[in-house]
Amino acid sequence: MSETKKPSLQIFGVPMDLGQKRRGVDMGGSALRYAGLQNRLERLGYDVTDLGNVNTPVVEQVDDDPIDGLAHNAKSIIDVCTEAYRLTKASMADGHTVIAMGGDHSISMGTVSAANEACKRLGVLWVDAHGDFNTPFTTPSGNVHGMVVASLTGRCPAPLQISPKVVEDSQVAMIGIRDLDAEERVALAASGVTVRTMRDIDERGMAFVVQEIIRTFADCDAIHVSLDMDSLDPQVAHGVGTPVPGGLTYREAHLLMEMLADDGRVRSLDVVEINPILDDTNRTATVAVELVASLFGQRIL
Ligand SMILES: [Mn+2]
Repeated sequence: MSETKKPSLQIFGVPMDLGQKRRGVDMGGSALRYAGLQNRLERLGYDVTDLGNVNTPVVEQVDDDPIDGLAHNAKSIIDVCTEAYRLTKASMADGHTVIAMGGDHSISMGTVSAANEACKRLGVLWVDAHGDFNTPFTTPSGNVHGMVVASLTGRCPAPLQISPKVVEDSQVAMIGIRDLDAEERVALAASGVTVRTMRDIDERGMAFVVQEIIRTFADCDAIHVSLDMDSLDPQVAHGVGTPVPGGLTYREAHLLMEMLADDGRVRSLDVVEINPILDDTNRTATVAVELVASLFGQRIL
């Protein structure tokens, strides 16, 4: 990115907790605002506008069960995602780079759909402990936040989709993966999604793995980063709904962001699954703000 002409950033919140069962993840956007996300980006030289929140119902208002209890709150989630899609699409059409603050990971059905329409070919980087590759027919929990990539790649039935198929498997790469359900694991292994697990990072190092992933995006003109904060090790960021041991270290996560900043193609970002109720003095959102700063050009030297 050149020093003279930095893109303007628009940020918005989606206080959605309908995609999983632990309350509190709806406050992730508040936690990121409290941790100073806007100010941190402004200090990097960006023009930043906070668009506020997408209107989101609370679970007490929701009574929909369109897929026989296999995908809880699916219709309401898609309604919210459609609003997030419209907001992201309008913002990107005006030339802004967009940051969506979750909320649980289900919000990404909306943002990825919009990002995909804003470029010729999108690469989607899923930074997560989980694959989010269940369908309503394989999920052990019925939680939609674990079905997002399956929906985006055309594996989920209506109404659990923004459109029948948003992206090809070959457009998606995952990193940080360490916890898959049994059928999800089989489906992901058989798919065309690029998956790099914690073992890959342990064996070959983060820099090598990130270079590999960036190569899979060689024919993409834009990259969407979907950052689930449970990708980090719980010792670094434990304020998440579904913590899993053995995650990314603080420096591995920063290196990923720094290498993506050098690449220069990131036009949209989700920061999801922060649960301030389960956190300690807002540490997880603070770590997230630091990672976002690295993604948008903060350098050590
Ligand atoms: Mn996730």
